[in-house]
Amino acid sequence: MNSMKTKLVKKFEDRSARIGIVGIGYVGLPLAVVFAEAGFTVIGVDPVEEKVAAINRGESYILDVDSTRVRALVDAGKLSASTDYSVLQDVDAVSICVPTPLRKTGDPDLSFIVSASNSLAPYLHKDMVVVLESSTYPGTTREMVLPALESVSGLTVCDDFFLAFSPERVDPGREDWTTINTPKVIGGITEECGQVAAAWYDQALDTVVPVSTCEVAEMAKLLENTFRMINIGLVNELAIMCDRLQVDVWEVIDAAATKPFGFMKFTPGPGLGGHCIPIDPLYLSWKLKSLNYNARFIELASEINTNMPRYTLGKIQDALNLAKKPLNGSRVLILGIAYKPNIDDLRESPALDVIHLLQTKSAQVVYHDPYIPHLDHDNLRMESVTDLMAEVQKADCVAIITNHDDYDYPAILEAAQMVVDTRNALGKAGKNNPKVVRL
Ligand code: SAJ
Repeated sequence: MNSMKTKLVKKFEDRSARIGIVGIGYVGLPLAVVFAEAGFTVIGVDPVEEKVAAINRGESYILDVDSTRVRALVDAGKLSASTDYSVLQDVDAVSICVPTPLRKTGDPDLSFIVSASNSLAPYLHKDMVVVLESSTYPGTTREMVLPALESVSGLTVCDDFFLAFSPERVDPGREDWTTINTPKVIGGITEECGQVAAAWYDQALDTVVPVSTCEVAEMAKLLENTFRMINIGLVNELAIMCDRLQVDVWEVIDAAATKPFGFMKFTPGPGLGGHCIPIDPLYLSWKLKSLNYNARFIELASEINTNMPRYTLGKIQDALNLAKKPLNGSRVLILGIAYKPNIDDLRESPALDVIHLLQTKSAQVVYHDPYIPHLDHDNLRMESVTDLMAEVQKADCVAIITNHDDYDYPAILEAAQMVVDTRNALGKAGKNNPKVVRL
């Protein structure tokens, strides 16, 4: 083991290493807290002043991290935050946890990674390890981050510093699998880079999974989420097929799910939301296009998933048709607009597409979501209705788009004139019910 590596690993083991986390959001803040609770001194760097100020006041703005944990660490001098990248000149290890969204064109937006790398580069010094955690296409760490760091610092990877990739696996709101106990894949620019990064993360996380290169680690993450996106696309298409066959897709899936091996249950819905599943696979297909390969599974699944809001509009039209009402002028109540149940996250939520589509057909659209009282997103500005049951009665059609646990579905079914159930939230009560149209 070269002396730099030995020195760094020792600083990780005796906790004298100082840690920097760039991007203190839903990935970075839990990671910062976990490293600080493992005994390291951690500083978070983020351009958003309010986040930095909150951390330094001992307050958390992330659902998964309780403020009491942040306050204890700040009081103990183990955690602080700054908007100034120069604080990184005094740290030994940096983890970059910045967003990787899509541009309006549908292409990857690596601007946050580029900005973080260029801002870190002037403060990169010998005996430092850098880990990129942001989900991205294979090659980003080696082709984008590495040159950005080396060109400005004049340092050479592996001789002067170490660089690796470790995909984030944070599922906001989940309590069973957390930052500490979710296995963490790590791969370096070189094997030695990977070993140093693994030695760091090993001090705080239950399970570190070293892989041979950063490309393997980048690709593993994309496989995880592409697998999910394609299987959701499969069951969405199955819903369309079952509709044509007049077979109950929900019963079919439940029956298939009794198979104790070789099957994994996914359920159809009004579309694919979130900041991971609809987006990560498109990073992969974009990269493959640059290598003259067409990732057909991803493109087809994306096409099917993207079409589900329009398919849902058709179901709402069917329901109103049963009541001999045109869509134009009918009052439609959307229940649940978050991208998945029991959270307040709107990113890529299919509910927004359904609302837009209804508005283009001149329907009178209102929504209710206990987690999202105000909607000001994606050119939509609306307030959640307050008197839910009164609105259910008033609506010509109630569309269950996100099946929050909070809802009293039997009462809603009782009070509604017509219901479109895109999540099988009504269960058997919705089957063969003249008031209900199911996906
Ligand atoms: N969805 C379906 N049918 C399904 C599952 C999901 O329509 O069977 C829809 C959801 O309604 C939502 C979208 O897909 O709109 C994404 O749902 P998700 O359950 O995949 O939740 P996410 O986006 O929060 O995914 C995260 C991911 N975690 C990370 O990337 C670290 C994903 O890899 C996890 O598998 C997922 O959480 C999880 O299992 O909760």
